[in-house]
Amino acid sequence: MNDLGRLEDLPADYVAALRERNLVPLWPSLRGVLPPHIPTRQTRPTHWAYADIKPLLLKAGELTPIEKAERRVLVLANPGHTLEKMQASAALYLGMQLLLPGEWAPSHRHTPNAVRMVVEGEGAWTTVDGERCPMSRGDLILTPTGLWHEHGHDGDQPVVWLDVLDLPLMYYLEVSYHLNGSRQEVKPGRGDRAYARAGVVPTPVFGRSGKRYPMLRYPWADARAALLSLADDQPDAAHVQVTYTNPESGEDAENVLGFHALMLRPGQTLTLPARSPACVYHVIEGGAQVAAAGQCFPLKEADTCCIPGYESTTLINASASAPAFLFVADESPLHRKLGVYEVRPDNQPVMP
Ligand code: 1HN
Repeated sequence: MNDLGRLEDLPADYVAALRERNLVPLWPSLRGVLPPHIPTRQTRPTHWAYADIKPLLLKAGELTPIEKAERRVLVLANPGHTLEKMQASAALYLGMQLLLPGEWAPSHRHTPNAVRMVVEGEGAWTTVDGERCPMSRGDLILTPTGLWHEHGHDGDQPVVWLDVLDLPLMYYLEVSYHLNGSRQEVKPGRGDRAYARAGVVPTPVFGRSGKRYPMLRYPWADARAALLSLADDQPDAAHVQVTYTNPESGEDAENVLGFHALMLRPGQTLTLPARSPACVYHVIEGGAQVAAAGQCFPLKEADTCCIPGYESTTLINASASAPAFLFVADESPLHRKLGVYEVRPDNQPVMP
């Protein structure tokens, strides 16, 4: 790869004349924005331990009333993007949210897509588009773009969940904004009951629901059972993973980010090829080592880590007796839609 001319090679008065007119020469920066073979990634492999987060989040509960915070969240920020940017990767935002008994986080809606993965505590609920979704550990609840959502808590212990949003992308696109609303009226009907079994969907006389998001809550009990059943059915399969999908269309549950649950068998080592999307791993049950890009994170229950795209990743379940269950969030729907989704079995570029 031949070197291109540098900015310093140009006469200073010429560069100044360009800059005065909002002009910039491309060639000194061309390799920077279009590097050979592999993209430059700001995203660094980063591990956030729940044992570190929990006491600081409970402290936030003492320091800041919900009325002052609206959403009481500690953001899991990737230092590679600088902490101020509040990004886990180019498109992913992660936050741990605390709701205390009796608190209410008021109704709003916004352009970024969100999901919540419940980490601990019982008795909280999220109302999404009039559907009241109970929150239990491991449940995945969608709050897609434009849908009203609010959180409440009738239990007696703190509830914590992981928020995953495409906020960095929406902000970068200059399309991120919100609207406030009043308390929602809860309507009858629950997607997780109507779509209770894969392969059969409700067909009232005139056909499908016509809803873009027919299912908003994915109970952990069902995803877990699906993984155990899949592992049992395919004892030789290394990759025991399910994807959260729209039960009517079969497409990804949301437009931008992809959500999956993955099971590691006892003692299993699973090596995943390098793929273009950045990826987040969060432990729902058990433990796992996540090794990528020269780093190895020992993830305990409720820990979270982020791995940049284009890095082969090895997942290890060191337990000889218990399976490990991970929640996985990635940028794959976005990459597929943009036509840049790439798998590199041999770590070689295979530009689609
Ligand atoms: C949001 O609406 C929630 O509704 C949580 O719980 C975190 C982070 C950025 C923007 C909107 C919520 C958020 C958020």
